[in-house]
Amino acid sequence: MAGETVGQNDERSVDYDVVVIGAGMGGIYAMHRYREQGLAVLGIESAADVGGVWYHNRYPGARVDIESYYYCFFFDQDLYEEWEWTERYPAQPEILAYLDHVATTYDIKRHFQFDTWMTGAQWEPASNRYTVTTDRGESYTCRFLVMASGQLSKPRKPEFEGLDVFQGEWVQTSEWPHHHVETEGKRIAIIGTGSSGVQAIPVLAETADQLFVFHRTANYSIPANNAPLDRSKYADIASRIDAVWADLQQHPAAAPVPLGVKTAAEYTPEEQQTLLEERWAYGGHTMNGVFTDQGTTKEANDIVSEFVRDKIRSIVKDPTKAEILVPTEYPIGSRRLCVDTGYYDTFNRDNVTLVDVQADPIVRITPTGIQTENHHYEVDLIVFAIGFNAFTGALEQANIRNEKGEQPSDGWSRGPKAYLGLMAHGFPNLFLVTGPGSPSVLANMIVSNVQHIDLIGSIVDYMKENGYERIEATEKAQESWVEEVATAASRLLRLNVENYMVHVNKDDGSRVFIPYAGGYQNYAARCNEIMTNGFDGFEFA
Ligand code: N01
Repeated sequence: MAGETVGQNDERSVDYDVVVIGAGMGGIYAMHRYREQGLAVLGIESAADVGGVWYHNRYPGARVDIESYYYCFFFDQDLYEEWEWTERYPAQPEILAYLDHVATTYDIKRHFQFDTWMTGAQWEPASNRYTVTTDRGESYTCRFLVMASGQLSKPRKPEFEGLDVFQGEWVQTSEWPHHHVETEGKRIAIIGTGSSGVQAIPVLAETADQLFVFHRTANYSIPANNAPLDRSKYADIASRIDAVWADLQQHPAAAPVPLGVKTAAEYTPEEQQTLLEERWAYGGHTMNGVFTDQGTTKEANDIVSEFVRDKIRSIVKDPTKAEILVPTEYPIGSRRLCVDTGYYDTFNRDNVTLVDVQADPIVRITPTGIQTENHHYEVDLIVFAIGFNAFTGALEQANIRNEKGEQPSDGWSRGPKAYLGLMAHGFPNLFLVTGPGSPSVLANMIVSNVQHIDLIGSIVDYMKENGYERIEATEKAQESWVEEVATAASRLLRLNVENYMVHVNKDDGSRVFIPYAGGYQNYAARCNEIMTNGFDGFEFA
């Protein structure tokens, strides 16, 4: 029965209540939460230590773009009080130190097996258990398998002809090496100008002899306006963390940034500009919610998009460069907003060259650099900031099989399907933390992770109390949730824009928006309602 302490992983037994995959913020909290609950838990992590994306994405300039006051755990007052962030948007080393601090404080590292890849998990219906195998040749059984392996954790591999003959060094932002990567005085190429690229570019430019930015699609990037931590604000939150946590549960992105309160048309043009300037000064994701209708109405969106375009033109001195950097291919907010520190200004530097690969495409990598159709760029170091196989990448490589030998993603050729983004029908006792169909990457990830892990903990308790060994999402509940996810996104301008949050069906061009766009607050309320209504949509045995 679930909840029995069937294994003590201190002694490395082979049978557990729960196996947690991943030691990022989700896995750390899951390990703590489920052990507190009295469960026998084993963690498996491919890296050498805790941190997840913050362990791997250690590129220069990496920092969070959710304010630190809210990008942390709220489950323990002492933890909140004793940790001292230094900045409004801390850099990667500080976030990694925080996660390490949490893992150490709650003594959870010893329950993780590090440097270990999960090679597969097979559901065994006779015992209602998964058998989880690893690349070390071990095999463990568990009642529940919790995939805290992240939605943006499987790097997209650079597939450029000639990369194998390049004689310099090449690295990826998403898997930045642990050894020192020399950038001082180097000729550096960077490919990719998404969230990772816009953070790395200004920092690389400071030390590089020459930085060549290979730019394909212009993105909207908003200044972070980073600042030292406001200590009195932090202390105030620390004094009432339960209330602040409750407040986060009421927010569409689980982070209390200012939101739009009226449609664009309800303001005069002067009022619109005043509000836009205020949001620009506030910085970051707040530019996503200036007007309540900017995500759904082209006219409202145009006002915000045009404001940001003008800002870019005002920062970048060379008008030709500015026009390459000005985003015109999609409305603002239709891809995840980038948040930067000095990104556009970097293109005013003499040592930075902007290469428009739409006008002059990359042909191949050569032993000494990058060949475009019209030019050869001699470089010592290539940085790929080209993103992730989002949502499905980490899950697919986990090789999880049900009794028919299927993987969860086998049924996802027309877009991911998971009830609440948490469980895929046909895969009993398998939980996808912040999976497709939940708010996931649209919300503050630390809050989304905690919400799912708590939900799973409650389900396990419920099963224990009622003598159940097996839980599965019903097909009907899953189908109707998929419909709900589609409805929530149906009016969004972003549904029609190519990006990693949209699945496009190749045969008819129909589109599936992958995360739940109806707002974190509505999603969390819905989960609470399901839990209090006898776990509607789940079947227990
Ligand atoms: O990846 P991306 P990312 N030739 O997929 C370009 C989170 N995150 O790692 O747009 C040339 O956004 C590609 O060009 P195009 C956050 O959720 C958070 O930057 O396809 N270019 C694009 O410019 C974010 O959304 C934080 O035309 C090529 C870039 O590579 C998510 O991670 C920080 C190319 C990929 O952008 C992913 O961000 C960092 C090619 N062949 C990341 N292939 C914070 O919290 C790809 N590109 C701050």
